[in-house]
Amino acid sequence: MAENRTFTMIKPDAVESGHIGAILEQISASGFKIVAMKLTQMTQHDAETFYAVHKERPFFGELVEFMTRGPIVAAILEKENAVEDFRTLIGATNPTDAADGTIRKKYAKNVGENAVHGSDSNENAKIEGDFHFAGREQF
Ligand code: RTP
Ligand code: MG
Repeated sequence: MAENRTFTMIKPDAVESGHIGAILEQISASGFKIVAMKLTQMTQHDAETFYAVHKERPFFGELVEFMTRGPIVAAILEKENAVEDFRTLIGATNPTDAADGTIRKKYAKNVGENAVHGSDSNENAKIEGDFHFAGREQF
């Protein structure tokens, strides 16, 4: 993925709570352009693969169970400095620590059920975007 793109998921908790529209509105209002998007549900194998980097962590089983329990919105976003700016927009992993106005501060339930994902590097943005979208689905 180009250096001006990042990958996001609106996680099952935020989809269940009806926050898709509000979160996409905030993402668009913050200058990100949607260049790929779909409603989908990860299988256990998908989630274990996507989060393989966390497989030794104590929360791994809980994370896989959470991320597979219902649909997510997966999307690729484009903006200058996308990876860093998007992580600023979503806020800290734990909503208790997230800055006011951030997506996690507004919509996350706790450190696990934290409403949104944002890639942590340009390299991972490319890997994660390609995990969810075929080339012809990336505009
Ligand atoms: P993400 O990858 O989803 O954007 O979140 P992040 O970089 O802020 O956090 P990361 O360390 O990559 O953790 C991935 C996801 O695992 C869940 N988690 N649970 N129970 C816990 O202590 C715990 N810690 C992390 C969260 O859903 C987190 O977003
Ligand atoms: Mg992460």
